[in-house]
Amino acid sequence: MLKKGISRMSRLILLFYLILNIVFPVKSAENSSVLSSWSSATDICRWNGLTCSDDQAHVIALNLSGSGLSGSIPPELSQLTSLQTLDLSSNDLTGSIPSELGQLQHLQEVLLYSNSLSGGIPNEIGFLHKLDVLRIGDNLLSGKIPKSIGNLTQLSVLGIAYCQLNGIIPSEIGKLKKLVSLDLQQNALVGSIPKEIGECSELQKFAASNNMLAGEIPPSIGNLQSLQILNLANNTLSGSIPSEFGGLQNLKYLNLLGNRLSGEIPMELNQLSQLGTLDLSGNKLSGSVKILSSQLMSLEVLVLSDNVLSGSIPGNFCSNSSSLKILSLSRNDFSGKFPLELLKCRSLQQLDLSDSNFQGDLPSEIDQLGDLTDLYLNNNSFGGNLPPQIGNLSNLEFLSLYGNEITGEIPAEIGKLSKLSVIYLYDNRMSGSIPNGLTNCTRLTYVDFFGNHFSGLIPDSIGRLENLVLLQLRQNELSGEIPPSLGYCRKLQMLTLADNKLSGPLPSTFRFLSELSLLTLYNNSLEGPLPESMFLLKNLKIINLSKNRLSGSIYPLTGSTSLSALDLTNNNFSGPIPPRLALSKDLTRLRLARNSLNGSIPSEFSQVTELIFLDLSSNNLSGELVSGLSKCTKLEHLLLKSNQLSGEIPSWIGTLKGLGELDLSSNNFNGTIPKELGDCSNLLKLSLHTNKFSGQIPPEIGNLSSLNVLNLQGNNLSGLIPTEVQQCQKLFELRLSENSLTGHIPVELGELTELQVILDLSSNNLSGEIPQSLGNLMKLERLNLSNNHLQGQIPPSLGKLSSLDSLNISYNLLQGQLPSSFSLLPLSAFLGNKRLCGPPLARCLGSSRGRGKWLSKAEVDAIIFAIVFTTSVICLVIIYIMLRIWSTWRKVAVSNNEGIGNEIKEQDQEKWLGYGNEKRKGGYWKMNPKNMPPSPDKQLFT
Ligand SMILES: *[C@@H]1O[C@H](CO)[C@@H](O)[C@H](O)[C@H]1NC(C)=O
Ligand SMILES: *[C@@H]1O[C@H](CO)[C@@H](O)[C@H](O)[C@H]1NC(C)=O
Ligand SMILES: *[C@@H]1O[C@H](CO)[C@@H](O)[C@H](O)[C@H]1NC(C)=O
Ligand SMILES: *[C@@H]1O[C@H](CO)[C@@H](O)[C@H](O)[C@H]1NC(C)=O
Ligand SMILES: CC(=O)N[C@H]1CO[C@H](CO)[C@@H](O)[C@@H]1O
Repeated sequence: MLKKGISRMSRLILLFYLILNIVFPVKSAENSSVLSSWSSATDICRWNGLTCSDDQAHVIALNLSGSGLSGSIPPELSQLTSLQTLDLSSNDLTGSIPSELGQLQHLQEVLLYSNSLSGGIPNEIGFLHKLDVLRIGDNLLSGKIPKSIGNLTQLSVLGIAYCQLNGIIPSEIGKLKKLVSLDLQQNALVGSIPKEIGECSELQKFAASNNMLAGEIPPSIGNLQSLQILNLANNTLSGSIPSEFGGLQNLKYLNLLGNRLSGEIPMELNQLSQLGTLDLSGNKLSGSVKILSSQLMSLEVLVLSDNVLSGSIPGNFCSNSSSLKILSLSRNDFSGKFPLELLKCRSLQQLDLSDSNFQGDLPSEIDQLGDLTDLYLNNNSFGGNLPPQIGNLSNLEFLSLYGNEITGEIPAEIGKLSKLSVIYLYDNRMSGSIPNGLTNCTRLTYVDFFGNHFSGLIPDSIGRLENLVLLQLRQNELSGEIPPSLGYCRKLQMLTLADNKLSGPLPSTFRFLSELSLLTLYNNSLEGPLPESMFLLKNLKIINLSKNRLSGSIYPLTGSTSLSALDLTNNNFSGPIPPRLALSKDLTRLRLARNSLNGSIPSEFSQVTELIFLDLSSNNLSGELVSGLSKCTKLEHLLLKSNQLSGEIPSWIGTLKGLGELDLSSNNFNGTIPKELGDCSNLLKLSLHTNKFSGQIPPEIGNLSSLNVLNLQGNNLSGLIPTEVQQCQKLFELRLSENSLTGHIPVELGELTELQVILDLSSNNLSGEIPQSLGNLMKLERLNLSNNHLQGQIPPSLGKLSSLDSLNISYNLLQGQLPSSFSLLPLSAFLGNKRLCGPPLARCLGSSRGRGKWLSKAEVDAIIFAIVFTTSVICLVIIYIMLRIWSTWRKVAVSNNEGIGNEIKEQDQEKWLGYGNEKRKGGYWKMNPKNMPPSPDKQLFT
């Protein structure tokens, strides 16, 4: 007997050396303390984690939970045939659960949870007939739950949550008559919940949330008299909530959120006298609120949000003794006035009626809910004033009223809310001034009053709100100066005072706002230079000061090197662009347009490789385009118009593949247009007008197949119009006027059938005939071919351009009859073509020239003789009438052009009027909404 015991022990020692040294490599010396006792010098029964039987002959328990073990579970464990408890939980074990475990028939507890075990649950687990507790969750286990689980008839705890199990819940689960706890949460289980679950009559806790279970909830669950916790949230269960649930006398927690349950809430739920938490949110439940907190005396949390509930709240919803603390009815179809019944729920701490259709005034009796900490009434149609009684809610921390139609002033009583932390009043119609008392609420962290009509001054004492993180007063009518005390809100991260009537300078106390990351003050009347100390604000990321009257250097805004957007458009800033800006590697938007900045574009911009939007238009910038910008390969908008930039367009421009808008117009650029521009295949708008570009238009322009706008007007371009332009099929505006282009108008232009805004080839040296193909431009509204050397007849097809409302072909060498549809156009459109005729010009003579067959000289003579004598008088009369008509046309033409007297001047002016028209039509981008660039203000500053 003894001998046998010893040899058994030496086998065990061997086994454990195997386990210790090979299979469970111990991770750290620190952790090795657990196994430090595992040596042959020590009696094995004293090894840490091992428990032997009373006779020391068998190991009956192995507990190495939380011992930092890694490696996999050795199948040799199966030799510990007397093992009753195996606890290897909370280690870093990998590999699979060895099927040999099935040989340990005495096992009662298997705890392998919180490891990284993978693979499936071995079928052999079903041999463990004595198993009481099986907890193997929080691993990477996959595959199905084996049917053999049904053999574990002694099982009371089954935990396989937080794994990757798929497949169904086997109906054999119903054989586990002793099951008390079943936890299957967070797997990928499918199929329906087997009705056999109703046979696990001891079950107290059943959680199967966050799976993909579908079908109806089996009514048999209603048999589970012991059930205390039922969590089926976040599945795709459908059908209605079984009324049998009313039988769950011990149920404390019922969570069915995030399913597809429909129908009405069963009245029977009101029998659940133990119920503390009921969450039915995120389903398709309809009908009225059937739950009565007055009957569910234990109910503290009731969440019915995100359903299609409607109707009114039952009159007996609450009673004095109800214990409801949290009630959410948000996102349903409730309507009507604020449900006064709720005011009886005296223990309410959180009330959420947001996102419904409630309307009417907020009840002044709201202060009956004296325990309220959170009140969410946002996104309804509540109107009227904010009742002063709100000041009696002395526990209020979170007040969310945004998105309503609340009017009137903020009551001064708000200042009594000493615990208030968040106040959202945005998107209402409130007015009056912001009460000074608000600054008594010193715990305020988030204050958002955006989009009201608040006027008057920002309270001088605003600096008392030293916990403030967000202050948004955007889009109100606030005036006066920004109070210097604002700088004492030292925790402020977001400050947006944009769209108000604020004036005066930025206070120098801003230097204390060291946490500030977003500062938007656009659209005010702020003026003066920026305080130099703003340079101390190192955390600024987004700055928008556009549309003010700020002046001086922009250097104080460059203290931060984490800027992502800087917009100073439309101010009076002067001086150079600080090269320091380039230290902000994440800068994506830099808009400094319409200021008086001078100097050159700093070469340091080569480092700002994230730049997407660069707008430096309308300043006094000079110098050449630095090679640095070549690295800004993410640029989508490069707008440099109306400066004094010079030199050539560098060929690296072709590397800016994302470029959608390039505007270099009204500068002193010279040289040729680089053919590499053709590589910017995403260009939508290319504007190079009013520069000194020379040479030919590169045929590579034809590669810009997305181009909507091409404007090369007002340069010294020469040579032919490249026929490749026809490939720019999306062009709706093409201006090549005021250059020295020669040759014919390419027939191919007629293929640009999207041309709409204008085709302007005026003031060049173009010759030849007007191609008939231009008659295909059916959308064209304006066509200007004036001041060229075009000759021949006007193709009749041009007369069919029904969209055309402005035409100018004056000062060419055109001849012949005008298409009759031109007769209503102003005379000025045709002037300077000596041989054109027909209305509105003079009637054509001999318009039948060349038609018909030749007559003999005698016949001709005879006819002429006859005509001269018989119709000369009539002809004179007709000519007289024609002259009268012509003078009438002239009057019409002049009045059509808004009284611009001199016709030549009028033609000059037309070009410029053209720009005006465009503006009235809403610019380039509206015509092609798909290509509309995102509104930066919306994207970044709302
Ligand atoms: C389950 O038990 C049945 C009989 O009780 C037995 O035949 C079967 O082999 C067992 N299966 C497993 C996997 O344990
Ligand atoms: C349901 O899913 C949502 C979103 O995944 C998650 O935030 C929530 O905690 C889940 N609820 C429960 C009770 O598991
Ligand atoms: C604000 O606090 C001051 C004293 O700290 C008090 O006199 C005043 O009444 C308070 N205002 C409001 C509106 O509660
Ligand atoms: C472009 O203008 C610069 C002066 O700004 C001049 O030096 C250069 O020669 C010009 N280049 C061409 C091609 O005209
Ligand atoms: C028993 C012991 O010391 N366990 C530690 C092993 O190491 C992990 C971290 O690696 C700790 O979390 C355990 O507490």
